[in-house]
Amino acid sequence: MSKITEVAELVEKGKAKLVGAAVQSALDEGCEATEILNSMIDAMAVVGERFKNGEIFVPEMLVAARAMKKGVEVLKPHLASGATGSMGKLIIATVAGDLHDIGKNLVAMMIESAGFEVIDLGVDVPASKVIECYKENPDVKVIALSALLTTTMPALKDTVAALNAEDFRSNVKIMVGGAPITKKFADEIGADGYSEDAASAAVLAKALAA
Ligand code: B1M
Repeated sequence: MSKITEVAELVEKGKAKLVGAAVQSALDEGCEATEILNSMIDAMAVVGERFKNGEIFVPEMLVAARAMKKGVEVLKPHLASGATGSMGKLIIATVAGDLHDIGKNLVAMMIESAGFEVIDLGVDVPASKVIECYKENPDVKVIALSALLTTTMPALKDTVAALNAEDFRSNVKIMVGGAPITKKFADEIGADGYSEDAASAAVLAKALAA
């Protein structure tokens, strides 16, 4: 079995204690960090599919998520360039009612490595907390919001609407993303930008902050 396949299988099975070493050994064999990351993202898609089909349940999704996080910890220095703060500040959060954070964390990591100082508010973040954070950090250039559930798309819409109603709105850009989000939805709710994945999110953040 190739090292990459081994990493993906360990994530699928939720073997958090073994994933870090498997990722390291894939790197040692010369595998590209992005290739390893993509194998873990694909593994999470398999987990999601199994959940949808009723073959596994929430606890299995949770252990797979923990395993992926362990793998990303080992990959992080190989993915991020390490530039710090030169692009300015960016707030990132997963919206209210949504506990998914792996995608948000990857987006935060890529944006950080693009030179931003990232303020990560975590998951299940109400609009009021995003607004409060911006008021405490009025030099923030971009607010990045993630939603992973079709049921939290309304919370994304409400958060953007709440930000759009603020006096400071013209001073900050809003970008959104997450599996169920589309460019069309982003436009409809009045966000300034949408991106599909973590790498394009970093490119978008730079463009919005320019
Ligand atoms: Co959840 N879950 N989950 N889950 N979960 C999904 C999302 C689901 C698609 C699974 C399925 O049914 N196939 C489904 C949603 C269906 C829908 O909305 N119609 C689902 C469900 C139903 C649920 C619960 C409701 C289950 C339940 O309780 N019955 C529940 C909801 C809890 C809540 O949030 N209130 C729930 C819970 C959980 C766990 C807590 C167990 C766990 C999350 C743990 C964690 O994140 N710490 C979990 C997991 C692991 C998943 C799957 C399997 C994997 C998610 C993931 O991490 N993917 C997921 C299935 C799937 O995604 N196929 C699923 C890997 C990650 C790298 O991708 O997050 O898409 P992703 O991020 C990408 C892009 O979307 C994008 O870039 C990232 C990197 O390329 N992106 C952005 C993300 N944010 C962005 C922001 C941007 C730009 C791009 O700009 C700001």
